[in-house]
Amino acid sequence: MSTVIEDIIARKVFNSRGEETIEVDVITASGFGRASAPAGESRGKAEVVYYPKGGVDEAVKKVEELIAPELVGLNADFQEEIDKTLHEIDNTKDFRIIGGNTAFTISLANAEATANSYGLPLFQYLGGYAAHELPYPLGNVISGGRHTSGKSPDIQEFLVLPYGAESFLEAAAANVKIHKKVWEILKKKDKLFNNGRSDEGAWTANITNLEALEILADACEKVSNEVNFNCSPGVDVAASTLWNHKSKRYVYQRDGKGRDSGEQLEFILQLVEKYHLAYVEDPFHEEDYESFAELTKKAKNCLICGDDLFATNHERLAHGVEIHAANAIIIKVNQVGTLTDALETIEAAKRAGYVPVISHRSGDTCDWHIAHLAVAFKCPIIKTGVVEGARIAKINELIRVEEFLGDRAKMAEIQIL
Ligand code: 2PG
Ligand code: MG
Repeated sequence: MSTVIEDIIARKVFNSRGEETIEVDVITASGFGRASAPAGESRGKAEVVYYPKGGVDEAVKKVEELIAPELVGLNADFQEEIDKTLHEIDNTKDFRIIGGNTAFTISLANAEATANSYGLPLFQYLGGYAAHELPYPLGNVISGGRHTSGKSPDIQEFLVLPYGAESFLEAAAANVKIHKKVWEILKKKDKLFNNGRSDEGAWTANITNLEALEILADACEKVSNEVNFNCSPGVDVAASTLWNHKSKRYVYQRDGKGRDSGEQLEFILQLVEKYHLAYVEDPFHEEDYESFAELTKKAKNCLICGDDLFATNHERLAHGVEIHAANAIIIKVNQVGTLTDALETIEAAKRAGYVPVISHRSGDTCDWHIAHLAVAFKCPIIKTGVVEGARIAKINELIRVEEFLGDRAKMAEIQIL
């Protein structure tokens, strides 16, 4: 058995939005790994740069001419060294030379090639014997904001967290039921509703923000009673996309309303209380740590999660932790580039008592690696949609992982809820 890297092959493929993306194969003497990169639509300013100037074609060229010659011959088992080498080759803070998505695919394909060389599933190679907890799937049911157009709500995502399910399969099944229930309600409510769905497979309809929450809360209650465990509503406000720097207001176009920071805080608090939200992501724009901290202090039994706020970056997280800005953090490996960078942030989050929520992107591929990362790194929540191919790829992989673990499989615990 050998984990020495023999070859690295890069190619251009497409993501679920039909955008060009990069896919990389890492071939070791005894194994093989393949990863492709996702892309965000509502991106945080602190995210790394996805591709060098020249896009995916240039990234592929860089792998062939610059990166593969450096990595071939190294031992894939030394993940940290591989990731460090990627940083050294790039030599900028935001991966603008080789591209963050290039680093992402090499880093993940390298980890998988190592696991494969050892004959282990990825989650076991990365997490060892202790990795046996399944995450709860946080599913997107209704879309709005930048993930849609027209007369949809301003809030980007209306989500469900089936906290209380005894198995991953039960949890995923509950999310599907809620997705279907929401469809039934929308059909009755809006005669023009034509089954429109967003990139993430969530429904898009001509409804207001509050109507969306009413419909979601109604569906959650009905399904909770049916399945006998709690399915709680949540939202990703993606507030950076609503924030107007000039007027210093959050612009809710659908509602014809502007809210300053104080009004936004009141509004979100009301939503948490009225709809018993278990999860609120990015309720304020990405530089407003203070309002995040206010909300975290006031909202009870609710995960307040930073996505654009932290951008999976451990320095931004450290600042948040200092002022108690949140109690959860979105982990998107391609916001920082490598597995080692993401792991550093996950570990820092856990030390601070923050819940790490591993997440897909709105433009994604059928790459299932984040499913394994959730189990390996003990992230108790995975945010990955309810339906649609790229989302189902991750959900179905977790169903397989649960089956593989058999009696040892156990659902994760979420301290704050
Ligand atoms: C988000 C994500 C995923 P995007 O804001 O959390 O749902 O969206 O990938 O477009 O950044
Ligand atoms: Mg988000």
